[in-house]
Amino acid sequence: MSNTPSSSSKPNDLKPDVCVVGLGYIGLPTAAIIARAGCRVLGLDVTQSVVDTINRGEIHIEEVDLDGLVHGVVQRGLLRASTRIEPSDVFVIAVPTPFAKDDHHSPDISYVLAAASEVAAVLKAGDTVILESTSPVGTTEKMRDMIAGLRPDLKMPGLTAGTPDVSIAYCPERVLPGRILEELTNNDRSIGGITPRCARKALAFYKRFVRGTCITTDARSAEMTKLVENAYRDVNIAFANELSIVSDRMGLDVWEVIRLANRHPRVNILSPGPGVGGHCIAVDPWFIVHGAPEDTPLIRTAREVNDKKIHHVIAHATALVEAHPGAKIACLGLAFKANIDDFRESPARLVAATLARRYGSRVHVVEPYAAQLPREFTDTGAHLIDLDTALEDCDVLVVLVDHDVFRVVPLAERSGKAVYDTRGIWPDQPGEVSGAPAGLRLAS
Ligand code: SAJ
Repeated sequence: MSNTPSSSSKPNDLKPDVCVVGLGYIGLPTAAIIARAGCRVLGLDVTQSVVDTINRGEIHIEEVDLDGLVHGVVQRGLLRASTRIEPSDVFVIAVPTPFAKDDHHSPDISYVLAAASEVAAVLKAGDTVILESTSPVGTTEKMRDMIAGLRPDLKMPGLTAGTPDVSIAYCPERVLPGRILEELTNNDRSIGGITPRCARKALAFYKRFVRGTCITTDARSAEMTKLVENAYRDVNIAFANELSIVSDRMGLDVWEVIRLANRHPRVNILSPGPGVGGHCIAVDPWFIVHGAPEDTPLIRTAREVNDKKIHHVIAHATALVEAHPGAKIACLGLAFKANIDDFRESPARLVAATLARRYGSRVHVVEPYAAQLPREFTDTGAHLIDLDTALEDCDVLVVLVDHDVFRVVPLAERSGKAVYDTRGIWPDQPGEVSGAPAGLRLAS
């Protein structure tokens, strides 16, 4: 029997119950989980190859357990993908909201509005439209206004008296890559309606597949809540990164300082690193700053501190390499955080590529989650090697990602090497050698 689901005579050839617009890191897992709950789901994406992949029961992104789930729901006829929208009862929009190209950190909501105009074309009385994309405050109302302009035949919430024909709400995701399926099911959700009635309609939908507590609010508060969650984390990481820069200047071990400070019952400092990567925490705080530039010095500064940390790490790694002329260098990790294969917007990648451009074939990169080095390493002479080879051949180790496989390297295999541990994964590494750049742990 073939593993490829047939495209005909499945229940999902019928009208879908739910249409998920955007089949990326959030949209596809969300579509699959809704389908698992028994809804007929249509996933919409602009990329034909994505649609074809999903209709074969396969996936185009890496996420724990997602392949089996998608395969199962496609095979059972509960999920199918298309480039063309169809009438449905609930529409979930999960498209990107990047920075605008022409400006300084201003949000580009054009993908949201484009998705909303597609939805408007098939919308009917009784439907619910939910925006999940991380969005600046007021986006759900803009989306409503756009739909209202395109569909004057439908009564829109908050614009006309009486019961509206459709419900519109904002419900952000808050999942961590690598734990998406688990967190989509079990995390609490904030559900913000344009009106309380809209929130109740969306709540009834999420209750079909969310086990966490679903709390209703208004759309603007839900939009702000999502931005605040990521800005809160960014500010706290900035505090840790600033401490690490200060500690380097003062010749202190920041990890020891944080470990001790965190023994206070009301102190919980996060971990310094080579900077903040990914597509959320380094982006979303700017949406708040953009909405209130005069009133957000703390949030703006935190972003700047975290960006500056990358350059601090490059400067220190360079100083260590310069102190070891001719030594082979191993950069450990390219991912934007531990134990994932996502290299986009990664400070580790930027640091390693900068060293590769400066020191060419002396630079070796260890990234167990990569099959080859990214484009910017081409022509630098840098090589991708495995961890064992790095530990045997390289004299300078620059730890950029706290992958578990690096964390467990025993001291015996690191002794005699010059180590710059930007993630604090090797607290037992012998201390600094006099004359070395401050903050570097060098083997004695
Ligand atoms: N990082 C540090 N030190 C820390 C924690 C993180 O340097 O103590 C760095 C990481 O190495 C990484 C970056 O911050 O480069 C972001 O990693 P993360 O694990 O903090 O967050 P993301 O980007 O994977 O996911 C975040 C999460 N938000 C919060 O924890 C408030 C997630 O719940 C959101 O759903 C996600 O953003 C999103 O989609 O917005």
